[in-house]
Amino acid sequence: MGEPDQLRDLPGGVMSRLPGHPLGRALAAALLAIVVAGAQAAPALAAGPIAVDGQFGDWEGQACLGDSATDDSSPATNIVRFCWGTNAGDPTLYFELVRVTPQINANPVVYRIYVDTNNNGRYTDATDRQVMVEYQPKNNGTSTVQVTVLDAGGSALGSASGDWGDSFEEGATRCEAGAGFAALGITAGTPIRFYVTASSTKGAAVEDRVPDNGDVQTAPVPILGLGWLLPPLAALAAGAALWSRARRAGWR
Ligand SMILES: [Ca+2]
Ligand SMILES: [Ca+2]
Ligand SMILES: [Ca+2]
Repeated sequence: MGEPDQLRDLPGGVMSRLPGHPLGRALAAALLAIVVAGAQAAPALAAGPIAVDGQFGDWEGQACLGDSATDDSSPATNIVRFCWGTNAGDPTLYFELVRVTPQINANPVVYRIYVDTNNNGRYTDATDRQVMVEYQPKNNGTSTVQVTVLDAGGSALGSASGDWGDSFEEGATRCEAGAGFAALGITAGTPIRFYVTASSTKGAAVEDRVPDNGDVQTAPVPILGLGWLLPPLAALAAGAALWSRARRAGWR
């Protein structure tokens, strides 16, 4: 360990104003520096919350899978990006789906997000779910997105709809949806798997799938807004314990 008094002070001379032994001051200052660094890093981590509102800036920085723009001959059902995410303190799993611009004005698409809620690699258990997203862009500046959570038997557990996609004028490629943890039968932090398919209508054949094989495995955790504070707080606790031991050992 270097000579504590040779350590650089923090802005404002915080360290030199701390009471006690130089070693204790050095420890406290180092821990304070970690907290300050955490506070400075926080804005970069804090992307705005995801809102199901037909605006898509909230998807920047979220987890996504890209997909080929040429693996489906029909642009209306050709998925090119699939994103998912959660918000702090909000038990909802959100999705964004992006497809190739359709050739025909207002071509609809039906996405089915299959959710393996007990993470066993099988999508046919009674507890497994499906989130059906029916996206219909319109040529009047709006769209209709109908989101339905279905149980394993195909019965609807809940449904909602709104102007949550691009209109035809906006390109008719993006839509977003949310499904509550309760309807999905999942809890925060529990691993699940999912994949998505695209069809031209509810009963039509699957035209595209993301990922092409297998599925996405994740544990949807609504991240605490102050979660970045946990590592510095843990360091602070460890530092305090060290300091206390140092004092007991007669360093002061
Ligand atoms: Ca949005
Ligand atoms: Ca594709
Ligand atoms: Ca399952």
